[in-house]
Amino acid sequence: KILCPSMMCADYGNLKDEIIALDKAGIDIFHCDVMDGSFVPNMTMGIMDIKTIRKYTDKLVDAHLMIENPSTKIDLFIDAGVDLIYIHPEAERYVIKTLAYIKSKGVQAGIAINPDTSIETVHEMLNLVDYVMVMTVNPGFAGQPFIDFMRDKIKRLVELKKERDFKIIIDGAMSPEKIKEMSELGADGFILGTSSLFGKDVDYTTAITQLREM
Ligand code: S6P
Ligand code: MG
Repeated sequence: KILCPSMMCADYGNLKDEIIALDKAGIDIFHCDVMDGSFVPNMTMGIMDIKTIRKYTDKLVDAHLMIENPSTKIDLFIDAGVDLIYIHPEAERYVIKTLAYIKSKGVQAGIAINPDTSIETVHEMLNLVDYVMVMTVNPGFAGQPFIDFMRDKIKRLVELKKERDFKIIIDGAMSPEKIKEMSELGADGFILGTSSLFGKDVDYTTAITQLREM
């Protein structure tokens, strides 16, 4: 399982300690939600936050760009040191071109697809991506309920993955029960927010160990 803590859910007053504790707990990818208040009705992390995370870990760091026209901002995130960039095809006119650009810079490329977007729409893009992130909530906020009918989309992607080489990540309301279920469907990784990791009574190492053992 690829386990990715959603850093917008971390305790920002103790960001350095949070990064170090999550790194030690054995997470795989630090997940950074970047929002512009336009593509989604919220604003969260930015370049400086990502640079801070980069400074205190050698693990992979991603940027989930929930911004309009992400192609115009890609270089900022590459310069901040991210290893993986997710763009939303709904926010970009030339997705394939942008994915190719990201990869040409030696950074992994992913698409994140809204609940509204069908697999047919992104089919061509699957030839270029390292990761496909399926949003199981409408992007913008932590703590929302899982949209039930996303399961079919995940199953279709699992089928398509057989002929290609990408990983499926699920973002939104990933509780331990849902992680188990989605894992059995064939998903590779999960964004860990308030449903499984943050604001709980257990420490990160215990929580991550439990999620791995499921
Ligand atoms: C939401 C964002 C996510 C959330 C994560 C929160 O727009 O892309 O990464 O931070 O889904 O998880 P949870 O468990 O609170 O839904
Ligand atoms: Mg996200």
